[in-house]
Amino acid sequence: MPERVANILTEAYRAEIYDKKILEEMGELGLLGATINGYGCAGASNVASGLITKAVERVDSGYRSGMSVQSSLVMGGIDEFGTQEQKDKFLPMMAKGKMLGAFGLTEPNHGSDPGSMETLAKPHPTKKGYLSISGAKTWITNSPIADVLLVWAKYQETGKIRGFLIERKDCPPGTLETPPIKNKNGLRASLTGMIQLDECPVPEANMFPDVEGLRGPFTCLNSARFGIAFGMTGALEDCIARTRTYALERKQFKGNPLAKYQLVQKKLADAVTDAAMGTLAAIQVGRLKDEGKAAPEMISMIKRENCDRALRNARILQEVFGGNAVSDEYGIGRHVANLFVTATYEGTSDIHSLILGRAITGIQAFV
Ligand code: TGC
Ligand code: FAD
Repeated sequence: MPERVANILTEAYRAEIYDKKILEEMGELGLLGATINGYGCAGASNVASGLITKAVERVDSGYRSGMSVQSSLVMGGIDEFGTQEQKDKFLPMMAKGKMLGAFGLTEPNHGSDPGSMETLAKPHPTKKGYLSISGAKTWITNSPIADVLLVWAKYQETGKIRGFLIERKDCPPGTLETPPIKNKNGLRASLTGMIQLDECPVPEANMFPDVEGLRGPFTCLNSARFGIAFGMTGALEDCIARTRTYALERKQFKGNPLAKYQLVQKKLADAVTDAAMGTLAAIQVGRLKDEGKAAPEMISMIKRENCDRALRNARILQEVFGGNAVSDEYGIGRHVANLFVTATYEGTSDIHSLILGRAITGIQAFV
């Protein structure tokens, strides 16, 4: 799989193309919903699943992104909170990558603060047993190609946030639009879009039965944030490998390779150290997650730290390429642009600082 996507990457990134067959091929390899037991999923450990994200992210964060949404955010949500009927209906097809998912939490006016969301589910005025959902979600990975959209909305009856599985094929014309967001300057090999719902009829049976409030989406995010933390080390390792190769080949001053200079070696030493420490931290949290002992704050800690360090090191390693860093042939600029996104989605680094600050002091600093 890494070789397969590496071969199509340059053109995909330039043209902002995401071939949905990639998810089908990932499904054939058993990479989707890897930690789920049954339904054709691998039933792998969290550590093994983290190593998968690392290998995929080494190629490009966009491919890990598509995989994370399918696996952790949508399949993970259905496995954790879905009815038996929902699990039987969606998980086997999603495990094969034949049915694609998207996760709609962020709204145009509510990103870091999803608790203030405006998307509303109310009784359908004419269709018995149906709800009518209206609202907009933005910056949604895979929304333009998703068959099933896990949308979080306020349930009018209680005012609480609930999860709804919206099947594109069942939405009457004009009630669901998923326009792509084009011309991104990062994560260009991943597809991103909006979800626009206009009195969309959704069967009551498609609502997650029990989970209420932000615990629903945040439980899914615990696994996805863990995957990002692990994945970061793969992206950083690719930056290191590319920089090392370049520094050994490129000669300046008396025919010396750049790798001979101490300033260049220091940059590599810092990056290799952070990649190793980040990997070890992710493995440890993965082991604790396997034992059911990982607290969400541990995941915030490694998501924030691994993303920030990967971005910082990638930016510094980029300097070693001089002017060539500006050419996409060298790949380092692509990682830097991607790594800004990874430090931003699933909770910005600053938001994770506040989650940690709240745990340390007991004082809520968000508002
Ligand atoms: P807060 O009071 O903290 O919590 C509300 C309820 O949620 C529960 N909870 C959690 N449950 C499980 N796991 C966690 N990590 C949880 N964190 C909180 C909490 O116990 C409480 O439950 P209950 O039953 O008492 O109601 O809520 P808040 O509104 O104060 O939250 C503040 C804050 C900033 C921490 C939160 O809003 C936050 O994390 N914001 C960041 C938003 C975010 O991460 N968005 C992600 C969108 S999805 C995405 O980016 C996908 S990109 C995918 C890709 O392409 O790879
Ligand atoms: P804002 O919340 O407006 O934050 C802007 C800045 O203000 C940030 O620096 C933030 O840290 C800071 N800030 C905000 N509040 C505070 C505070 N209280 N104190 C201090 N600083 C604060 N979302 C989904 O639901 N599903 C997806 O599949 C998905 N995929 C994405 C794919 C891409 C390519 C991108 C770019 C985003 C994606 N997102 C997705 C959205 C992502 O989760 C949000 O962008 C992110 O949560 C931040 O929200 P925001 O962009 O609205 O920024």
